[in-house]
Amino acid sequence: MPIHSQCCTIDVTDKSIELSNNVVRVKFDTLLGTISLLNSQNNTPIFSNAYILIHTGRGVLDSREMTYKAFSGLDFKEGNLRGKSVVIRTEDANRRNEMSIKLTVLEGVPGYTCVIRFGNLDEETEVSAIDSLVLDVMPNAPPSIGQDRSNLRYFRNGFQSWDLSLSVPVSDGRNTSHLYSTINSIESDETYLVGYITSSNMFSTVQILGAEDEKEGLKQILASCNVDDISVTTRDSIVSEEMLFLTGINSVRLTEIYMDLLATKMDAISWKNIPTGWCSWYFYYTMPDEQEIVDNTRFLAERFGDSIEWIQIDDGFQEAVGDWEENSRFASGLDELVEEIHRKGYKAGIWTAPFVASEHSDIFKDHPDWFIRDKNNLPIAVDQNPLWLGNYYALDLTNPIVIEHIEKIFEKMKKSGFEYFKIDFLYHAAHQGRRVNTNMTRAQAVRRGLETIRNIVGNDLILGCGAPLGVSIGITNMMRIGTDIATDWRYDWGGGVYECAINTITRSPMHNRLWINDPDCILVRQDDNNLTIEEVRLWLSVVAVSGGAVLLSDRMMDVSEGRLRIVDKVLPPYGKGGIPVDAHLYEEPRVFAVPVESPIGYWSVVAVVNLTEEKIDVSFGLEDAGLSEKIPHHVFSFWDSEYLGLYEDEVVIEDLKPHSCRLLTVKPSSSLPTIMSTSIHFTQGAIELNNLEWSSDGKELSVRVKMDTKSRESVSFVFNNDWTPLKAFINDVETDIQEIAPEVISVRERFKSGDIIRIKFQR
Ligand code: 9PG
Repeated sequence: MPIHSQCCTIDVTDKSIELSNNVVRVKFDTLLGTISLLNSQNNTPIFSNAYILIHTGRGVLDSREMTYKAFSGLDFKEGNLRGKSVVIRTEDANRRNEMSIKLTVLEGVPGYTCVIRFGNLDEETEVSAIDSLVLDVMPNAPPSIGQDRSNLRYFRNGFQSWDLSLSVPVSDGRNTSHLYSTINSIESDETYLVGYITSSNMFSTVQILGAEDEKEGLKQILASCNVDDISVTTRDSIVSEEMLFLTGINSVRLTEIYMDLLATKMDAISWKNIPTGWCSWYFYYTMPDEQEIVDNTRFLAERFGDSIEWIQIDDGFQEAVGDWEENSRFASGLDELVEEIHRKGYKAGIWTAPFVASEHSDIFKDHPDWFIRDKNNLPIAVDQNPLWLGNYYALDLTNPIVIEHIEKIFEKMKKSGFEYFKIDFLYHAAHQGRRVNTNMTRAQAVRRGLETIRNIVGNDLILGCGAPLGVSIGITNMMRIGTDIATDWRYDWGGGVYECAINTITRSPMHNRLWINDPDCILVRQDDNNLTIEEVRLWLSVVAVSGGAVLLSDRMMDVSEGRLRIVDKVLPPYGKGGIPVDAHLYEEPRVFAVPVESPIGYWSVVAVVNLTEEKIDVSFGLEDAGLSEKIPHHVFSFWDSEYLGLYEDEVVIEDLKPHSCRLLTVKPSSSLPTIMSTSIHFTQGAIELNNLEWSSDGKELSVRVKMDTKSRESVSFVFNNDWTPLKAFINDVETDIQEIAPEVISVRERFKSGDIIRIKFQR
C-alpha cells in the first residue's frame, strides 16, 4: 500500500517498511530488525543490514533482537523542508524495553535521518549510549564506497574549536570524529556523510573501524550519541539526537548539505555583518593594560577609521581567571575604558573563560563545591595553563547557584558597555565527573551555561572559543574554528599558521551556516615575527577567502606602513565563504576558492597554498572553483601582480614553494576587454570597483573606483588580440599605461572614491 506525497513514498509489505524519495530508499526489515539503504532509481544497494543499539544499565538492546510491533507514517514539514517519516515501534521479548525508530526522508536530500527513542517499561535504569547506526562491513556485501582502505579517507572533525580537523586515511582500529564525518573514495569522491543534525542534548561521534588488512580495511561505521549514564525512570523515555546519513559523489557538496540541515534544525544564528576589529591577545598576551589599549584604539581610529568596528580586550584584564574584576593595570576601570573606545568610534568587546577558574581565584578557594568533582568529591583539575600559573577547574553548570553566578558576571560586563563577548575554554565544562544534577547530560549542562549567557547579553555578539561545536549552534553568533594563531609557522605547544590554515579551509562549510567563522587574528608586524612575508600573505589569503572575521592583533603603532597596507587589502571582508576544493583529498589542503559575483562580473578568487615542506604542483578544475569548464579563463596572481595566462578545463600552478601561496583571480575570457585585477582589495574588483561601462561608440571602457586608497594602486585590464589600448585617463587626465603582459595593461594612481578610469581601445 504505497502512500505517495509529491516527493516521498512509504511502502509497507509484510516484511518491510520502506521510505523513499527520488534518490534513496531506506528499508526497515521488520523480521530482521535491520536497516538497508538503496538507490531508489535502480535499486542497487548502498549498504545493507545496519542495526541500532541502546546501551542501558541492564544490557544492550539490539534492534535485531527486538520484536516489531507497529508503525505510523506521517508527513514532515518544517520551514522549507518537506518529507515523510515513519515511526517504527519495537519491543523486547520480556516487554521490559521499547525501542522506537523514526526514519525520515526529505525532498531532494540524498539520504535519510534517524531518531531513536528508548522507552523504559521496567525499573529505573541508566543509558550510556545510543548507536543510531551500526554498519558492519561484510566482505561479501561491501558498501557502495568500497572497503579498500587505501582508496578511502575520512574527515576527522575535532570536538572543540581548537582541535585540528582534517581528512586522513582510515587507520586500523578506531577512527573517531565528532558530530559528523565524511568517508570518501579518493578515486571517485563517492562519499558517505554520517552526522548529527541536532546537538543540544548529547555529544555525538562517528567512528570508523579499520581492520589490519588494507584491502578489507573497513570493518564498521558507527554513529553514537553519548548519554552519560543518565537515569531513565519507569515508564519514562529518552530520545537520541537526529542522525543524518547522506550518500553521493562530491564530499564537499554533501558537507554543505549537512551543514545547511544542521543549521536549520538547530536554529543557527549569525550576525548583521562580518565582524572586524582588534584583539589584545597576540601582542600583549596576559599583560594588556588600559593605556596600551587606548593607544592602539587611537591609532586604529586614525589609520583604519570605520573599516574596523570592534576593540576586544582579551585575557589579562582580570584579577584571576574566575574572578572577573579588573586588576591594577586597569585602574581607571572597565566602564571608563569602554567609554574611551566609544569616543574613538568603536564598540567594545571583552574576553572571559566563564566556565573555568584557576586555582588562584577566590571563587575556587571559596566555593570548591561549585566545580566538577571526582568520585572522592574533590574538584577535578581539568587542565593546567602556564600563563595562568597552574591548574584550573571547571564549573558544574548543572548547579543553579553556579548559573546565578554566571548571570552576575555577564550582567556586570554588559553594564560596563561591552557588546561583544568572547567566551573561551568552554569545552572544559563538558569534562567527565560528578555534578549536582545527575539527570542532565554533559551536553545539556554546557548548553544551559551557554543559554544563560545568551539570555543576559540579549542580542549582543557572542564569540565562542575553545567551544564544543555542536552544542553551541544557535547560541553563538561567531565561532573560533581553529587553534591559536602565532607569529610562527608551527608553534611548540600547538597553533600557528599551519594548523590555523588547515582548519580554516576544512571547516569553511560551517561559515555563514552554523555561525560566522573566526579563523583567528591576522598578524602583520615586521618585528619579532618568525613568519616570512610569504607566510604572512598565505595566512591573510586563507582568512580573506574564508569570508570570516578579520581581527588584528599587533601593537598597531609599531607596524610599518608597508605592512599596514597588506591589511587594507583584506578589508572589508567579502563575507561569502570559500570552497575547500581538495580538503577531502589531502591532509594539507591546497585549493580554497571563493566565487565572486559583482556588478562588474563574476569570477573566482582562489588561494593556492603549499602547507607542505616540499615544492609541489597544484591543479584544480575550473568547475571545482565554481566556474564553467566550457570557457577558457584568464588567471592573474594577486600578490605578485603577474598574469599567468589563459587556462582551459584546469589551472595548474607548478613548483609552488613550501609555505607559499598564490592568490589567483580566475576570470572567464570574453571577446570584449574587461577588468583583470586590482591591487586594492583581494577580491580584485568586487569591493572597490563598479559602473563598468562602454561608451556609446564602443571604443572606450570606463570603470569607477569606489574607495580611497592609501597609496598608489593599480587597476588592470585584459583583452584579446583584436584590441589595442590607445590611451588611459583618470577623471579626464591622461595617465600612463603599464604593459603587464601582451594582453594585460594597468594604470596606477592613488585613487579617490569616485575616480573614473577610462581606457580607449582600437579594434
Ligand atoms: C587567552 C587565549 C586567547 C586565545 C584563545 C585561548 O592550552 N592552553 O594553555 C591554551 C592557552 C591559550 C589558548 C588556548 C589554549 O588560547 O584561543 O585567542 O583568548 O585563550 O588565554
